[in-house]
Amino acid sequence: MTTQVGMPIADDQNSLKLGDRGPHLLEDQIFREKLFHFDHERIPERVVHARGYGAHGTFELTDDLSDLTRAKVLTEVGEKTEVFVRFSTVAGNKGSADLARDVRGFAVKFYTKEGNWDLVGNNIPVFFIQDAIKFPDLVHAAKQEPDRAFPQAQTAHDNFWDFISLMPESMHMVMWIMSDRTIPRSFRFMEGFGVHTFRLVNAEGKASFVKFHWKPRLGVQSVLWDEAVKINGADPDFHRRDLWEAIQAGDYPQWDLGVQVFDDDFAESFDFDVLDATKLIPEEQVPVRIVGTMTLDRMPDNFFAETEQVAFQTGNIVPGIDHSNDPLLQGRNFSYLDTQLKRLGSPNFNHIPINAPRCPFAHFQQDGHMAMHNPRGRANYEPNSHGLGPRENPERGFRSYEAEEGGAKRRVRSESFADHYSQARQFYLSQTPVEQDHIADALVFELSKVEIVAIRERMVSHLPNIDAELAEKVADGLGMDLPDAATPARPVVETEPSPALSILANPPETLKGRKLGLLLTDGIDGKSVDEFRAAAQEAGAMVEIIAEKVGGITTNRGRTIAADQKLDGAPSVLYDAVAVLASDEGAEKLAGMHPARSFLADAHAHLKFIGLSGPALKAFWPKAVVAEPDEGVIALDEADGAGNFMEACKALRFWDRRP
Ligand code: HDE
Repeated sequence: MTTQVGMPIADDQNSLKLGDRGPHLLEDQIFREKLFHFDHERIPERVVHARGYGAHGTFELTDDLSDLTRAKVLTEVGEKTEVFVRFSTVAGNKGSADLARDVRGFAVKFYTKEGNWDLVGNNIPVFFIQDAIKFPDLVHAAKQEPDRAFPQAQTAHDNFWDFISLMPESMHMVMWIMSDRTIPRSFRFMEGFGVHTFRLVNAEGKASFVKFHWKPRLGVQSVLWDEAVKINGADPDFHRRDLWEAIQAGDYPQWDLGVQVFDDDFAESFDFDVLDATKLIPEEQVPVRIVGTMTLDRMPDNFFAETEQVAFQTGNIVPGIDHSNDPLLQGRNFSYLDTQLKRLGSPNFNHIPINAPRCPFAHFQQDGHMAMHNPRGRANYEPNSHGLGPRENPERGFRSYEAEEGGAKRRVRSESFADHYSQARQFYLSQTPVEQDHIADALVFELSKVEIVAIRERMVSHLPNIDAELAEKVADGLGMDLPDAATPARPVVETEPSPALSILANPPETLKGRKLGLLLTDGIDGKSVDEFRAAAQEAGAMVEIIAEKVGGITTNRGRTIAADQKLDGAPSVLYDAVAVLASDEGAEKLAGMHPARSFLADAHAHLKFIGLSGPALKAFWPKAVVAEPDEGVIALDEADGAGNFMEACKALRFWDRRP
């Protein structure tokens, strides 16, 4: 152990004092350096997306897009580009819980041969507002209220719904945030979206419009609201832990990158403005073309150095990719550069290894706090006649797409942005009945936390423009009369539902990536545990053993099976499905234990598939669950019981059990 400047340290346990019990000496540079550094460990957290978790990986291109772009990252098939991804919640502070109802950030930094390309997206394809000038208002309204400094990491409060109800443009996003998209099962089960329309520009200078999509190989999955609330208590790091465990286990999560490409003619013919970030282009109208795959296979060595200091910027694009005039994107291009200076404290934040490009770079920017690499040699300007240093290259270098622009200088919102309800309605009608109920339930939950009745009423007045039945359900859930509908700026356009927008209409067909909780008692047959584990492994699921004591259980033949979790530290909300293997005596014992009863009762209430041994079904179930066992309850001691259980679990939830 040494000091910062390398002096060896002999004693790191005691500070330097005058006499055994005397005062400290100022000359103790070892103590002063250690405390000084500690006092300065914190940097400002991100003003939004403060809580995040990152991982390294690669992006491999499978489809050559050179007809559309000159970007090497999108034209060199088979090339593996290093990436760093940071997932985040938006509203909560750094120490908030993972399962807040919130949008998730999905930011990807591609370290390409032509510089860093940052695709700073979300897990929802649209946004609340149309013009970046409203962003500070949106974020102020969503975060804790300024006088009382609560609630943390949630939108269920007056200020948020006050602002939202005054912003009809946010109604499409409201449908998304009240849907299960904002309570994802984990980062691995989320889609990602670039949100804005961007430009691709090919070698001839021809431009197309593009929207970027990330499709998770494991499918999209969410938890139920009651689970989210309980998971936040049982494991506030639920999403972090999931990503960590998957990567440590070599079960590397993958997403396919897709593009929706369209030309100016399509943009003209589309019912909505493609520059309006509150609108999406249904996949049924412009299919998503898969062009490559991202694999996350390495956790950072250090959270602060990498995940905390990574600086994403929408301005980081590469030749062949360009911005559009989306007024939200244009505003972001200012904000992300500016915020990094505040957060990281120096214009040299790109010298930090996680932000530095992996390709060669050369420029004459110099000095500033913490400068790590200044220009070498005599010349620090160009042109120079020393023949030193880099020069620009019109052939290789970035060129903006030469769009023709003109018009009067005005603060306006384009008329083409005026339709606020049609796509909100389309989203709602594209959901299955279960998902529609969840949207209504979420609105009722959130608005029930709003104290000022006029805000509730104003919010509900938007809903008839989206769907009459939804409006009625929410008004009824709030115990109020349905108010008159707000007057839309533009009549609502009836559009075809888009099945691609539903999670439940597009279920995964595998148990891969899922986690099963197996509750065991003493006195069981060890073989049944082995069979369960083997069946789970074959199905691609992970098993965690839960027991009364973490030391494990003893089988009827005296074998010890160690537990991963103690029962009251492992409620069933942490698992996709659960099973109980209990002996006669064990089942009686479980029936008398509150954590065991709620383990089963919650699994039942959360519509999970439940596997039970005979004694568990006979002596434990009736004490834990009010209802009779249904088809979602599988007997494990029948022939191939474990196999049947895994097969059933592929459906993830037994929706027929809904009251
Ligand atoms: Fe951000 N956003 N944002 N945002 N955003 C930030 O930059 C901003 C928006 C998104 O993991 C900040 O480095 C404005 C849309 C992600 O480090 C800040 C507007 C989308 C992350 C900022 C938006 C996003 C951020 C705060 C309205 C989806 C986390 C810290 C015009 C396409 C990146 C930081 C990470 C972070 C500004 C809207 C995604 C202040 C002004 C739309 C994933 O610069």
